[in-house]
Amino acid sequence: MIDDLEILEHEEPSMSKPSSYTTPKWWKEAVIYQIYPSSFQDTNDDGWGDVKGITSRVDYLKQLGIDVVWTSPIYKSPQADMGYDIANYKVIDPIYGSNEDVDNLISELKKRDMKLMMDLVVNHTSNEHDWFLESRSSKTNPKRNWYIWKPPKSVSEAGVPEPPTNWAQILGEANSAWTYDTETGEYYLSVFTPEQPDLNWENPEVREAVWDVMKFWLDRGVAGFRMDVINMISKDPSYPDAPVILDPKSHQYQPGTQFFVNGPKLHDYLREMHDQVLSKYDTITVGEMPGVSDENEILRTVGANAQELNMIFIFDIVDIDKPNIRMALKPWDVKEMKSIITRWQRCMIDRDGWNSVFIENHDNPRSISRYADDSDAFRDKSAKLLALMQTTLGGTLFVYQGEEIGIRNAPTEWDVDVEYKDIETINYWKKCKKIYKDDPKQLEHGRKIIQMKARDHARTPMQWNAKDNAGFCRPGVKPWMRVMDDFKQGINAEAQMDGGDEKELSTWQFWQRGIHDRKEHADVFVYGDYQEISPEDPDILAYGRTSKSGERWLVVLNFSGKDVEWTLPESLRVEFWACSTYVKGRPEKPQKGTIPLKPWEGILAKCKIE
Ligand code: TEU
Ligand code: CA
Repeated sequence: MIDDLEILEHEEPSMSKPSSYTTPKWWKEAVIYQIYPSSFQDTNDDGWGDVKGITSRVDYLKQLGIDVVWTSPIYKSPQADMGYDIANYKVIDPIYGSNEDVDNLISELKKRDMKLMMDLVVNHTSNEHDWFLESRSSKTNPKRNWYIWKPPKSVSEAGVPEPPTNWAQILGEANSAWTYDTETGEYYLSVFTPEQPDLNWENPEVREAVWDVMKFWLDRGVAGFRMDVINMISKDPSYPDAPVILDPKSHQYQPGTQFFVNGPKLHDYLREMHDQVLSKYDTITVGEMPGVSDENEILRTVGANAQELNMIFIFDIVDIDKPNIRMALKPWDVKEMKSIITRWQRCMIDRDGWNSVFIENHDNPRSISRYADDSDAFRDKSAKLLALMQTTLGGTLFVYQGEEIGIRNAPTEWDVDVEYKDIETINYWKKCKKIYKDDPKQLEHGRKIIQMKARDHARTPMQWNAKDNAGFCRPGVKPWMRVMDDFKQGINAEAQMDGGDEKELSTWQFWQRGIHDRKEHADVFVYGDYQEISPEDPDILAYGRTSKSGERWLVVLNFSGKDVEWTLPESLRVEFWACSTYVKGRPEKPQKGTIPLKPWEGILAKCKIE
């Protein structure tokens, strides 16, 4: 029976649809903490972090204000790319523990009203996955078509085969994205490294197998997934050559990302994933989607009615140097950073989407080293500035392990050949040494890029306390990667949780405060409207946040190492300054007119609108 109410409801879509941006959801308000498991906490003296180590730190995370723990991959893996090369999706790698350890972690989290999110890496598997071993065994194997095999483009007279396209490998630009298999005389696509063959998502059996893996973990109590390069699963079926943008004298292969980033069937696959799996559970989902910046395209995934994913990671800030080329450096300024922030805050509010908030992860340098000042004088001020920014922006907040204590990039003295472990850095450094062997200036520039951008900076062991090995592993045990020496100078969790001094909060305490305030005022900081303020200012990043009921807050961030006088817009009256990165409690600042800010100072005010 149709009644009046139902008719009204059906008519609504043709009128302008109310936004659901402010509709509360647990995954919008949750604060997520990303753990890089090998570097978090070792409990069995092998110098490698483990699942029991994560479980032992659950109270720590709760105290910080974390709701969801996301672990980078802990599945069975030969670790060619630190677990982003998975050999068995249903078994935890023994180096991390067991499936039972994960069950136990989930139940310990649950007791504290927290959840576990896992990494889903299904653009590719390890070359040691059974599926791939079968696939490569012969051209007629039933799993041949689970991966992307192609004959050589040509074979020279000398019998040397040429890859099907000129695409470069992502984690080793000097090499081809295709790997030749002598047994069957064909190439397989491996866009990251030869150890990470790409799955063929065109094949419905592959998709079924992925849905099965997802259900396996969801049924075990996992709350959702961060989906690794999920926008690369659909390839351009014509496999064209990429345009030549890198100097062909030094680069035989070229970036081919445009032919597999947000490819033609991406949305079909994500819809199918939603229908087959996600719609049946109450999940949190975040897609890693590098290389896409088009709003319409992004909203197809994260729009309120998209039925694909809750949110994605947009890389415009972390890729501020150059889209799609990680090992690059370009001067950037705060105006550029501001315009990126404003663009995505507005896009999601105005067009009813949802976004994540982050500036660190395991693939990027430490944020204070990249965007602020990591010197002893300003390290902790910088860390608090970036904390204030992130805890007051709209979207779901992601904190990366060690960000809460202001860990910085590894020091310049570290020898790349000895201390750096990441396959991307190792390949990049090899390439530099080869290409620039007679050009010390260029080589030095390559080393500088590593200093600023290498993924290793995010992967040094967590600094828990002032004991040897910083509490990551027992004193005397050799950690898999060198621990930074500055844990003795207050950059450790224990010192910062107790500490700070009488006048100032420590970085950790400042994060804790920020997360707490964000939750208390979720209507403002999570769901509120966003107002851009002084977009042209060369030093100051300022914005307003306003709740539906009209409660207005103001954030002013000095992204410079100098004292700055900033003039409050006429329309704003400060009711009170709520916090500063320089003092404990409420700072004393003028309530109108010109506001003085110290180097890298951030301040927050409750306002009145006039
Ligand atoms: O990273 C995808 C990737 O290419 C990133 O380097 C991305 O371009 C960058 O973060 C944008 O700034 C994912 C994983 O996070 C990474 O650790 C893996 O190596 C890679 O996929 C392959 O699985
Ligand atoms: Ca261990």
